[in-house]
Amino acid sequence: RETSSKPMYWKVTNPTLSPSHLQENARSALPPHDVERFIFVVQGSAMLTNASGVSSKLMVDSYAYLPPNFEHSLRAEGSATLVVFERRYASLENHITEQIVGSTDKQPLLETPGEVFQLRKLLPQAVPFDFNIHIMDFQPGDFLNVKEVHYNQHGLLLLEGQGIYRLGDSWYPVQAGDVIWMAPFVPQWYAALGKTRTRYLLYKDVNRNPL
Ligand code: UGY
Ligand code: MN
Repeated sequence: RETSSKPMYWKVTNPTLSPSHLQENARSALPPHDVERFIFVVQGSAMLTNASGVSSKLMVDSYAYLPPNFEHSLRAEGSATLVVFERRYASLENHITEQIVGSTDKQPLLETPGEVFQLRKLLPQAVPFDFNIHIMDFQPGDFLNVKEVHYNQHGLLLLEGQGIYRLGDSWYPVQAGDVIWMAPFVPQWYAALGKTRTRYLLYKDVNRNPL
């Protein structure tokens, strides 16, 4: 089949509604002071090097977490498409986070009581981390059982598939390549449609009192 020869997450890098991305060899600057960084590779590869000169090559579907004020450099060899989340770290006394490099397929499936989607978390659930990144898979026809309302914000990138997202009283047909920001307390619900599974990547702030 034609689709089987396409690289993973092809629809993300060739979305229906936006022009081509500009892609070339590139090197990142450091995030601002006290800002932590998470990167996820959608296409191509990136070389991450820390201050001690240790390098990791990040391939498609792998990721890295860089603590605040952690010296590093990130270099794309040729073209690469990365998802990058940065936020000011909400520090806690006697807790620090450490660098993490991992890949989605190595993360265990987690329990999802009352739900049918498959869930992986890319960061530890430990208290030092003030956010997590979830990878959620839905088979066609599957949907969120709970119509969620919660204080946590989300940033979502649809990596595979298509479906319908409800946000408050609005309903959006969405497909791979689409991005959603969900404000705190926005009622949210998803149903997967079409013939292939949905996979989405979801930022969620956790482990801190929002007040
Ligand atoms: O964990 C979550 O909040 C997740 N289930 N939300 C979502 O998929 N919109
Ligand atoms: Mn949610």
